[in-house]
Amino acid sequence: MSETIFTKIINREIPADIVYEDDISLAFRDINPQAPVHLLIIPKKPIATINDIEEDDRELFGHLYWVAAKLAKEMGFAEDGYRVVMNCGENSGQTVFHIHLHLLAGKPLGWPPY
Ligand code: DGP
Repeated sequence: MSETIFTKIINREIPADIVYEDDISLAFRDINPQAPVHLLIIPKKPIATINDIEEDDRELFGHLYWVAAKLAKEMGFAEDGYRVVMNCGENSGQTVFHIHLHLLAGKPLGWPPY
């Protein structure tokens, strides 16, 4: 798959406000936040969309949700609640084709997301 802006963030070729990193994932603040706290949690492995997840990636995706919950708890959002969402493809509004969880928190969030 071709390189995206998120590979450049992983490689520190462009700046980002990184809040968490481990061997297989990275979390940083969204450049265009849609809530008081809006984080993106990505695998370091470049995978374009949910459709491209392979059998060997199953553990990786559990890990991304574990990071989301860890950060939400550490930032104090566990009790009030928050949203974790992943867009897939054109109709969802996906713009960066390196898979990412959005973690949105800090205010009541509307649903459904028309
Ligand atoms: P999506 O629409 O699900 O593909 O979300 C992509 C998100 O990525 C969008 O909310 C804006 C964010 N984004 C795009 N480019 C950059 C960037 O260079 N830095 C950061 N921090 N976020 C970015």
